[in-house]
Amino acid sequence: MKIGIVCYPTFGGSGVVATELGKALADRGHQVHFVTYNQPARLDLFSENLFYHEVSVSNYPLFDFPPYELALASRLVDVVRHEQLDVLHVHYAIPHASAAFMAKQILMTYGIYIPVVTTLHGTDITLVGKDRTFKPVVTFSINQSDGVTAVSQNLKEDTYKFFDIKKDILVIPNFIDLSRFSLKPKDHFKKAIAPSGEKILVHTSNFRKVKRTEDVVKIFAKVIKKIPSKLLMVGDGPERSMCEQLCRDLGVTDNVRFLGKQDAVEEILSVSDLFLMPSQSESFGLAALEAMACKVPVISSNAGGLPELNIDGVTGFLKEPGDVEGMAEKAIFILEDEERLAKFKENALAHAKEFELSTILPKYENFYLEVIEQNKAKLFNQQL
Ligand code: GMT
Repeated sequence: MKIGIVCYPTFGGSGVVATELGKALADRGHQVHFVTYNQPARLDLFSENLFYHEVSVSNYPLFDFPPYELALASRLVDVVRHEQLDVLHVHYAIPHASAAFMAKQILMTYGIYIPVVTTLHGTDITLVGKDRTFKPVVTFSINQSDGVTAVSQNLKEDTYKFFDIKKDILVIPNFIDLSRFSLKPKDHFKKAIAPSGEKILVHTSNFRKVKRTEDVVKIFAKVIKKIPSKLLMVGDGPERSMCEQLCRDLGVTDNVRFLGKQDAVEEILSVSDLFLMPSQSESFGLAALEAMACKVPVISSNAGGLPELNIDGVTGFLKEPGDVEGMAEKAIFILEDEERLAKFKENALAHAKEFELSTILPKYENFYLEVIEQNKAKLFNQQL
């Protein structure tokens, strides 16, 4: 198939999923065309089947708000026409689903009927999408998509709850490439971070409010009182400097390292004992899956789709968002007993294996084929 992928090219979860999906599809022999405003962060390899088409937006002085959605729609028209794509797959509804709808309408004037698949990732529904500013457009563009997927059952249910959706939504969970995310021998790194054998706790995110990064620091400040430990904070974003200040206020600065954005996250996870994800809302929790694949158990909130990934008492523990006390207590429970920690590590990996790329990828391939066939049948019936 010739597949067009639209996503945010940043370190955000939806962009990571879209890029890894595109790379895996290209490996399977499909031709994959990324259409974004920047080279996606993880599109770091050369493959004969991978193509990147940049969307550039005019910065004409009249535009206080450069019209990205229009530039994207125009670029999509161009790419679909000239590369003869079979399907467009847009990740994150805003503004990708509506740009794809516009492109689809324009393409019809050229006699081209391209099916559009929209994947809902989380904040496009739970946070930004249901805001009045976007709601009518999000509802419309989801209903106009030829196929819709959501990354968890919980996100599917939220979508039906918050929007008037007439379409079926297929749940295709996020996936993990176990050849990349697996325990790596990084003992020298572990020794450097934790020279006296301290336990290593880790958090990776984009440091947005929804991640409750301040809770990560507060949990750690409680854990370190009972268990000699270190905290690694990976990623960057608006809440980082507040967290750095909180570390000073709580007197834990010497035991916390802010590592910023990192490419080789799997190496950091490989030296870690426990992953913290206290998010306010989380449709899936890809970062937690990456940790579990590297044998790191998870202390998380029970928000959104997290209970589908982190199994309470098996791969880690879940508490209400904001329950710092409860999360710290469970973190100590796991870390204080070596045998128990080893069991949780095994369980984390075992459950992560259920989300292996090779299991999930065919679900997307089959869905594309189904949507393409339905589109052909619709056209045929219209012509009769
Ligand atoms: O987590 C973020 O803030 C980024 C955001 C995105 O759309 O890029 O992530 C969402 O999509 C990820 C991939 O499907 C999910 O793993 C995250 O749980 C989801 N984030 C939220 O729902 C807050």
